This record gives sequence, structure tokens and C-alpha cells, in this order.
Amino acid sequence: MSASCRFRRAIVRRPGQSIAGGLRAVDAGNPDPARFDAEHRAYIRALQQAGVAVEILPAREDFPDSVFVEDTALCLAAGAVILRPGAATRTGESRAMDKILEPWFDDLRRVEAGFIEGGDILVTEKEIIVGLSARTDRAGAGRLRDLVSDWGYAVRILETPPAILHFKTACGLIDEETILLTGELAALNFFEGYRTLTVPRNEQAAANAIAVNGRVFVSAGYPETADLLAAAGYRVVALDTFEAAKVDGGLSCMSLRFS
Ligand code: CIR
Repeated sequence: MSASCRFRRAIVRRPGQSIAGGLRAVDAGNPDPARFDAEHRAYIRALQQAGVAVEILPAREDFPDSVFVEDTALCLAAGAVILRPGAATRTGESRAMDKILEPWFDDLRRVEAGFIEGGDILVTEKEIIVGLSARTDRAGAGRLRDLVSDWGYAVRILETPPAILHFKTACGLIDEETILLTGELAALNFFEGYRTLTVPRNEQAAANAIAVNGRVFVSAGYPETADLLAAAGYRVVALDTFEAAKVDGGLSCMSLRFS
């Protein structure tokens, strides 16, 4: 079974009222908690319809960004790693995730130096790619490399282009060998050995797609990308992420997916 695109389980956390105070690079208005909750429920339903058993954690009002569980941990077939978010307001989120993952993973490891967020980590069939960013530094990426090496994972590191919050803001794995990505990322020539599909220039935010059990989840509102994927034979599931986008979130960020 392909570990990078097939998942039996996912962990999500409901957004709280405090999501209105979530971090963002550019202020385009606060997300509306009720609308965010509706989008989040639809996201959970889509995971369930794809055959994923979803563990739903209650909202944490003390951590406004805690709906974005992806940034707190990396879940792999061999075990899980608790990450060390670079955003100071988010450090407590990974501590909370430590307790939650304990029953699920016999081998639970922790990044204890540097900074690294899950949004900067792309797991493919053959390797783990880490993008350095304002949230993820070389020390954190190096620590992750040390922690996963005896599980048989190679880690490759690149510099995420500036002004992108996370590496995966600009890319996503859409099947075992294909990466959907922005033109800016494609221009780095880092993805030799993969098939790549580039999102149209006017639909950059659509690159944060996820593959789930034979489907590709894409943010709604990007028709050219949806058409591109459908024409390439993908089963596309378009999901609203309008509220998440106001606080720089997307589809990958809202779940920890594993088998
Ligand atoms: C943050 O700035 O940390 C949140 N407002 C958004 C996190 C999005 N996470 C992700 O892309 N993995």
C-alpha cells in the first residue's frame, strides 16, 4: 500500500471561536468561526467518504491556530515525530499533540532543537522533502533528518521561495509520483524524478492539494486547476477553504493523516 496517498486514519481539531485571532501574513479580515466550522465539517465528511476514520479533537480556544494540526506532528508508517513550530504562539499545540498521538504510535519521537512545522514537510513514496521557511530552520530540518533516518527515510532540504508561508503552501503530492505545484516552485528544478503539474498563474493557492485514497482534494474556487486535474484523470473533490485562507490555511494543514 502506498503510504503517501493512502490513509486509514486522520486526526483533526475543530476550529474555535478564537480562530478569528489566527496568525496571518496579510490581513484580509477575520475568518468567521461559524463559516469556518461549516467548511471544517465538510472537510471531515470528505475524508470519511474517502474511507478515512477521523478522530475529531475538541477546539482549543487557548490556541487560535490549533485547527491546523498538520504543523504539530509528522505521522509516518514507522512512527510519528512531534514537531517544534517556529511560531511562538503555536508551541503549546505540539505539546498537546504529544499526548494525543501516544496511543496511536509505539515509536513517538520529538524534535527538541531548531524549528520545524508540518506545512514545510512533503512526504512522498521515496523521500521526505523539507522546505526551509520563516517557520522551519536548518536545525529543525536536520533534527528531523536524524530522527527518521533509522526508519529508512531520506530527507532532502530546499529553500522555500520567500513570501511563501510554508513549502506546501505552494505544492502537494497528488499521487505516488506526481506533485502539483506553483510555477515559482517548478522553476527551482528540484523535483527531478517526479511528474509535476503546474497550477495556472492566477490559481497559485490551488497547489496545496492532498491525495486521499484515490481522490484529490482541491480548494474550491480554482476551476482551471480542477479542470487540469480532471483532464489528467484525477478524481477531484473541491472543498471550500475560504475561511481557512484568511489565516493562511489550506487543505493539507487541517489533518494529520496516517494508516
Ligand atoms: C499559521 O500562520 O500558523 C496559521 N495561521 C496557518 C497555518 C497553516 N498551516 C499549514 O500550511 N500547514
